[in-house]
Order: sequence, then structure tokens, then C-alpha cells
Amino acid sequence: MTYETILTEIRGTVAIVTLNRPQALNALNSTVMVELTAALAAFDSNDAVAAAVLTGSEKAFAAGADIKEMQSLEFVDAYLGDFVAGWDAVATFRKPLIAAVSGFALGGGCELAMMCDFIIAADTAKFGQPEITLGVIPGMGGSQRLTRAVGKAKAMDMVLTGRMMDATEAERMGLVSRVVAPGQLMDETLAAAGKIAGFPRAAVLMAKEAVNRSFEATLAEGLRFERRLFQSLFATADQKEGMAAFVEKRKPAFSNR
Ligand code: CO8
Repeated sequence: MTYETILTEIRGTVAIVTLNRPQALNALNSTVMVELTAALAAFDSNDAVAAAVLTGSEKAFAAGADIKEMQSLEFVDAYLGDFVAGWDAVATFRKPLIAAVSGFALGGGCELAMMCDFIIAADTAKFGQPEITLGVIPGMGGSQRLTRAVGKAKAMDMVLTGRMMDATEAERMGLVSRVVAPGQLMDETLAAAGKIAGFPRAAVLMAKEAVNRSFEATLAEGLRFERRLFQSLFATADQKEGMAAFVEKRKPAFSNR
């Protein structure tokens, strides 16, 4: 499949989506939304894909929503068209999705990275929610996911001042899981994705589901949900294989059953 604003590739069992609007620092317009969500839907239903990586360019993961596209939008059109709601499809992608961020991840770019399961950043990465400088506020989860990731003080600081957070600060605050040299970014991210892709598929999807549930449920509900998923994995052949392989001191041969 060929797209206008993204590049896609499947390497082994890992799908890679690269945002590709270099002339606009990967600004997220409606075409990017349609194409990215279509690509992810195709990867979700493709059994050959076990995990995915979302990345941008060296200079920009994405510099936000396309300001030129939304500049003249009116409230009624934004409301009736439920402007930006379609991006939710990224957050509901069922397979593991890792963001590899280099350079700017601003506004919708930061929000898109936060929709991924975790973020690996080059030390050049800069995160920010500068919407306030344009007379708006984050619209794709920045006020919610950023607050959950870094806490109220930092989130308020970033959302109200529009300042950027560098990779070191982002790692210290728990927004990103690892910071690497720019030249290592894709190798490190693909290695992480490849490692996940080698684990039993049902356990991987349930692990993602369980962690995500912690954002939606009370502790008691979340613990109950986790326990039920945990118990259900004893119905899989891969649980038998994984534990037998440990006891027999050999490598497991998982079947995704
Ligand atoms: N939208 C449209 N075009 C952009 C954007 C953008 N967000 N960011 C950069 N560009 C374009 C520039 O206009 C420029 O184009 P041209 O060459 O035609 O003038 C080109 O990309 C290169 O940009 P710069 O010349 O500005 O590059 P610099 O290296 O000087 O600066 C910056 C880089 C600091 C990243 C700067 O481009 C910048 O501040 N960009 C805007 C950042 C921003 O405010 N982002 C938030 C946008 S609002 C938002 O994201 C709302 C989110 C809610 C909904 C999300 C839905 C996806």
C-alpha cells in the first residue's frame, strides 16, 4: 500500500510507520490521520505483524497539528465534525506500539507519541504542548495523558507556559522510557519491538490491556481485571511451553496458541 504522508514497512514481524511530511516537520493534517489509522488497522488485522514502531524524521517526530490546515476552522465545523476524534484509533491499536522520537514532538506530535505504549527518545528529542501560544489548548490527550505521565506540576508548567522539555527531563519525569544517541534510535526501538514480538501473542496483548486498564479503573477493578487475565493465560499452550522450558532449562518454542 502506498501512502502520501507516511511510509510503511514490515521488517520480520515488526511494522514500521514513518511520518513523512518533511516540508512541514511532519505536521499532522487530516491525510496523516486517515493514512496512519488505516495503516495501523491493517497491521492490527495482519497476523504476520506482532508489534509496531511509529517514528518521524531526525528533526521532527511531528511538530503538531497542521496549523495551516486548521487556521480557519470554525467552532461549529470542529464540533459537528468531531475534529481530531479520529486520532483515538491510534490509542486503541491492540498490538504493542512504540514511538521512536527524534527532534520535535510538539502539540499533537507529543500527544501522538503519548498514545503509543512507550516512547524511546533520541537525546535530541524535545517534547512540548505549545497550543496555548496559538490560543488553543491540547486537543488530542495532552492535558490528560501528559498529566498522568509526569504529574500535575510539570503538566501544568508545560501546558500553561508552552515550554519544551528535553529528553533528559522527559526521561527523569517518566514521559519516555529510554534515551539513546540519535544514531541508535531505530536500532534500540526495533530491538525492543523485536523482543516483544518474540513473546506469546496473547500474553503480550493482555499485558498491554492490563496496563492500559490502570488508567481507566479503580485499583480494585484493575487488580480484578489483571487477575482474570492472568488466570486466563493458563488456558494457553504458550504458558505450558514457557514454564516447561524454564524447568527443563531450554529455550521456549512459542506457538501463539
Ligand atoms: N503546522 C504546519 N506547518 C508547520 C508546523 C505545524 N504545526 N510546524 C512547522 N511547520 C512548517 C513551517 O511552517 C515551515 O514551513 P515553510 O517552510 O513553508 O514556512 C516548516 O514546517 C519548517 O518549520 P520552521 O521553519 O518553523 O522550522 P524551525 O526549525 O525554525 O522551527 C519549530 C521548528 C520550533 C518546531 C517550529 O516549526 C514551530 O514552532 N512549529 C509549530 C509548533 C506548534 O505550535 N505545534 C502545536 C500545533 S497545535 C496542535 O498540535 C494542536 C493539537 C490538538 C489536536 C491534534 C491533532 C493532530
